[in-house]
Amino acid sequence: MYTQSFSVPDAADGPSAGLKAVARPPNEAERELLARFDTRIDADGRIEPRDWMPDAYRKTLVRQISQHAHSEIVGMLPEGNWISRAPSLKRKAILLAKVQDEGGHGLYLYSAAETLGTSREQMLDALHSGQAKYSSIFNYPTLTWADVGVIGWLVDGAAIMNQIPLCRCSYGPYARAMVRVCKEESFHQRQGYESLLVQMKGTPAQQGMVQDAVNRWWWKCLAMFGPPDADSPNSQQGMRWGIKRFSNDDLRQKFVDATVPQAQVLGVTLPDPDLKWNAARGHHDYGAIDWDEFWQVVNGHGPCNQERLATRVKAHDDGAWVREAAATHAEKQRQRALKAA
Ligand code: FAQ
Repeated sequence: MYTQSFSVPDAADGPSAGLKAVARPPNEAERELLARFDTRIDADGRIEPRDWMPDAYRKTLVRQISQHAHSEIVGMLPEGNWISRAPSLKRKAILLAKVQDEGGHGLYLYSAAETLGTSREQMLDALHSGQAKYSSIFNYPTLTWADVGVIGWLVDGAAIMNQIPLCRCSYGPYARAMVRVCKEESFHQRQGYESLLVQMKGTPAQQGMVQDAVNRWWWKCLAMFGPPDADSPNSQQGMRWGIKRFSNDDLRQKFVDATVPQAQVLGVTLPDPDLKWNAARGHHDYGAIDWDEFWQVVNGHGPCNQERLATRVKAHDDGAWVREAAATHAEKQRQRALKAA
């Protein structure tokens, strides 16, 4: 049933090294483990770190969780640029708390991935060497203060739409991490929307700044949900395993339907002449997303990819002394506890 489950390559130094890897047929014990795993997935049960799981399930989770964790960490940068330029002490305190929350989300997620046997160092190495993905959305610049509000409203709004179903993900540690993440994202979305409501009551120049930010971010947020279902190689298996609960297109549609009335209350126009209610479908129709641009950005050629990665690598290098100090302190505590025992 899980066709990817046993198609893992043979060991590089094994007897078949250099030969084309051929999936080994499962033996009796493995068939039984797989049947038990399938039964639990079918019953909407949770898989926990010590449970047996197919290699492909583990790999899929590590791929998605690491991509998600890196997104949270790199996602601190576009808004972080505005902490020193926030227009009031209140807005600065809110923004500091939000950016710090995103860092916390990254840490829960790295921890969830660690329960699958992938260390934080491995994941960070993959990020810093440009091998690992993170969300396309964080490769665009934040040009004005209105961008910070729009990121809260639309980017966090899209993130919540995608992440609420992940609270029911079949892998326990990921699902539990997402419960807390979603509570915080919900605050993030509201603070962004509230900030924009205030700006829209301001001068025509401030209103224009909000509209300009919406124009620049809207299509990028729709692309955030990932490629169309027909071009999404991971969706079907991810949904079969209860990792994803909805397809990329279904979540995108939910986001459009939820956002249109919010835009009306705010008094901004979503920049899509094809956006209109379709009574027959019971959903809004929307225009074509530029998927060429999306893949350009995902493949490292967006406006800020290089800058984002360079900033992350520098932050990691500059923080080496903190990690060393923390490790030395932990070792001292351990020795002291051993002596006391
Ligand atoms: N950007 O087959 P699918 C946030 C990749 S957190 C870059 O459809 P899948 C909070 C995808 O990885 C935002 N790459 O893949 C915040 C795959 O490549 P791979 C992040 C993308 O996994 C707010 C390939 O395309 N949220 O915003 C993107 O079934 C404000 C084919 O795609 C999550 O990560 C993209 N947008 O579905 C922080 C949520 N879309 O890995 C700061 C968890 C797709 O095979 C400030 N992740 N790709 O090399 C997911 O739900 C899924 O991984 C999807 C993609 C839906 C993102």
